[in-house]
Amino acid sequence: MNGESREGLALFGGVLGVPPKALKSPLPASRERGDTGGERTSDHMQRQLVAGRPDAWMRLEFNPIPTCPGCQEPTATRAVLDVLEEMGMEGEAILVPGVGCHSLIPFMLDLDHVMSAHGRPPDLASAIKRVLGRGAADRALPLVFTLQGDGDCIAIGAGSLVNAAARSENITVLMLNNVNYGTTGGQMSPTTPLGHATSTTPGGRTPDYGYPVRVPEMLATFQGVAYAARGAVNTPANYQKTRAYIKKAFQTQMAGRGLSMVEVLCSCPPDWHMTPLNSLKWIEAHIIPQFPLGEFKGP
Ligand SMILES: Cc1ncc(C[n+]2csc(CCOP(=O)(O)OP(=O)(O)O)c2C)c(N)n1
Ligand code: SF4
Ligand SMILES: [Mg+2]
Repeated sequence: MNGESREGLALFGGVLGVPPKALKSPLPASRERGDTGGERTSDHMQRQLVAGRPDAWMRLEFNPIPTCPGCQEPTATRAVLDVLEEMGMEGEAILVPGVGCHSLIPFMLDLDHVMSAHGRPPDLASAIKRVLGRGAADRALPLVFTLQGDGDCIAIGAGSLVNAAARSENITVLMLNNVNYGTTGGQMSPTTPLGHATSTTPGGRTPDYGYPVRVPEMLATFQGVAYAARGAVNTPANYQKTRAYIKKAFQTQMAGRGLSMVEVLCSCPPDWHMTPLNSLKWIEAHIIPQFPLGEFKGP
């Protein structure tokens, strides 16, 4: 991670890991000052640098992030890029996105990627790894990982995921869990927590709609799965832990130990009908209690 790439955006208010450096931020000067107006100004004034802009995140100045304000799918993606940069793996990685809001993000990245059909990234990633895999430790390179939504991964893609896990494919599955189908209007997904309102459960999910699926916990029961964890990016501390989980997942793949998986809880403010800041508080107060963070299987 070079010094140039660490220059960049302040992500969170409050706590901090890395002290601010000389910034050459792509944000307009008014936004860097936190001059955003309204209720959010005080929070922005407290911002400090937690992570810079990885080299693989390109053309931010020319291509604004194609997601809603407050969406954390780009934040989670940044954690992935941070890890790739730290490991020096950008040139050895192949990203396989599914279908969802995150599908546009790979076009902004300086990474090889192959788009998958909805829910099928584990199938495509398995094929890519088997065809291109080379080197020691059970075809360690290239590093092949999926980037999927919760709907993509465990609704339409449940069969693909479960069978890749059963086959112990040497790939990494990354699931961005915003607990709904963000792209299509915020419908309930298999991971919607009890009590969470969606466009198809406007009064909040109740057991009448079934119970949420906890994916890393489920995968941890598979013999073919070597690593399973859940992180969040709603606070700087959680962001750093999530980075560590993603790094362990990639290291697991490079050691040829079988399927590795990390779920990352992400906010979806418009579909949750919340402000971005309230979305982060909601994750802490209502989602993490039902989706505990941590490692469920691993070294
Ligand atoms: C075969 C097929 N079925 C349905 C759709 C419509 N569709 C597009 S994205 C999506 C849900 C995506 O939800 P999720 O994976 O959670 O991603 P998010 O948008 O929340 O990031 C659906 C149902 C589709 N594109 N293709
Ligand atoms: S709908 Fe939700 S997941 Fe999609 S871009 Fe907007 S905030 Fe992100
Ligand atoms: Mg989703």
